[in-house]
Amino acid sequence: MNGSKEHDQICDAIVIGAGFAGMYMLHVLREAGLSAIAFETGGDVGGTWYWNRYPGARCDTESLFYSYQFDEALQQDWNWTERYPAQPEILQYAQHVAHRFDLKRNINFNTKVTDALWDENAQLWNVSTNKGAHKRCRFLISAVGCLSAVNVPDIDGLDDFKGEYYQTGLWPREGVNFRDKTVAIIGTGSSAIQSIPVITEQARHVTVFQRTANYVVPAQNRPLDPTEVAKIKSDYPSLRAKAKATYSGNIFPTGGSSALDVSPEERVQEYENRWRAGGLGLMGAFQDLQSNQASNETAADFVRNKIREIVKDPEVARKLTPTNTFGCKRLCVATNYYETYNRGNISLIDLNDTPIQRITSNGVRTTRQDHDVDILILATGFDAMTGALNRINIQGTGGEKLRDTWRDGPVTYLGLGVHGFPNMFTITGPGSPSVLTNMIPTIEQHVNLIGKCLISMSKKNASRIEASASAQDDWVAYNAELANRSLRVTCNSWYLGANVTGKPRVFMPFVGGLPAYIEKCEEIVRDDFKGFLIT
Ligand code: N01
Repeated sequence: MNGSKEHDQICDAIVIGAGFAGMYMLHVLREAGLSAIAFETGGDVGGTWYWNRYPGARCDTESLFYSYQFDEALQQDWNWTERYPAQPEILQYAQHVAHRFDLKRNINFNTKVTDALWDENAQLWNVSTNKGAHKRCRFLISAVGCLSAVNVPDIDGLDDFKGEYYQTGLWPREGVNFRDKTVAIIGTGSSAIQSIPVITEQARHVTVFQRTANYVVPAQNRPLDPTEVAKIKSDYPSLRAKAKATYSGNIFPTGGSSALDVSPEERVQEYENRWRAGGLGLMGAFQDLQSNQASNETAADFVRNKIREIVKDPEVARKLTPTNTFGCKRLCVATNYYETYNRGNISLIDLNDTPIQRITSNGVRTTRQDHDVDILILATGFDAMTGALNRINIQGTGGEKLRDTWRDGPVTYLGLGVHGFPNMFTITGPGSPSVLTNMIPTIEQHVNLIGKCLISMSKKNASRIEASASAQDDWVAYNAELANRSLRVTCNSWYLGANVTGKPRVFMPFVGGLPAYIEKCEEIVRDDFKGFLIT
């Protein structure tokens, strides 16, 4: 490595993406004395929070924990205003971090990486962008995000629509005026469920097109109380350590071992307490909710009963009632979602009764009728975990394309490296806990590990690192074995790629939980990056 000097346009590392992963990676590389640049498609930092500006967009992890912990002064100085941070506040935080650590000088905005080709002779990556830039680097680090490649569904006639057309994952910066407008929203995942209540308050009429009913729990969002904030800040290190020791990296009250071990009254009381507390904590009410179908059914029934209690029209309540396994798809957290269906200006179309035939110039045509609208919104999610990388032409040894290596589903070692793609790291890649956890701490854990690895290579004068085929095979098989034991494989979720036509059905995130994953990473670091071939 050449330290911070640049020769012939060669830099030590190129980082793809300037969301929370890319920003912290740049910082760590610089601190290690390595030269690095980042390319970012968006016009500013923030990643997913730069693009997802739809009405109601908010994180469902608590703000005091959905934040960096690498710099104590930063976490003490920054003041969050609400229990769950809204998109504009998260974006302000990202901008604050970029400014505070002077990150923008090494980020090329509005620039998309199109190709990254490994040159085995030179032991370098050749990286090209849509702006015609060509750069060489020793290490290619993907910080592209798990949910960044927008999924446009295979619905006929999308180009025919003549009204205003938006996707939640690519929301316009200037916002959208819904006043007196009729709106169609396709999809009922987290993005739709957050935006529907806000849009319905503004629009004349909203028609929601639902393919699968989802479980939605109330956020119980509120302004943060300064006393509570001071208490958390005074105890940050131990609270962060406590979070790291939980399955998802979130501090929820520990649940009993089985929902079936307690009386029905106790069980419902436990669910009720967590419903009132709000947020994802309902998932942790009992430890066997994702492994025992009968236990799971008790939590599912609790939410189904809530829907029937809240939604006044029994037919609408029926349509909104999910039938799949509770928590199999990502649990949705929202404010006033079910309550919104009691308003007079919203209709719910169940696509199982009346599928969409096509989009017309005026709206959505189902098998029953035409729904003419002024505004059409796709809230149809993402080509998750692999989409953003597969859309780049990445070629490793022998010109092998990453998208071909991943033809039957992603294969990685620890979600960090791919055999055949030397000197390439994938922050929160498939095969790591990533989307099943609180993302910012998980990002930090990966970035710290990559930083340690590069420093160790530098000390040893090593220039090449590659995941071994056998370590990768073992890791992929282990993750598949764990996933197959979990109820999470029982529905058509984006975790399995089931939302994208033709995508192989493979459970992509590591399902064994954060503590097991961290222990494995610490073990390989102690063992000189066992499983990676370093030369
Ligand atoms: O996407 P989704 P999302 N015809 O894939 C439907 C994170 N996130 O953007 O379920 C009709 O969940 C699809 O139907 P089905 C979070 O991790 C976090 O909402 O496949 N419908 C589904 O209803 C989340 O899980 C936050 O049958 C079609 C919807 O579109 C992830 O991002 C906020 C269709 C897509 O739902 C993705 O959420 C927002 C078709 N052809 C997002 N194709 C928070 O922090 C798809 N659908 C709170």
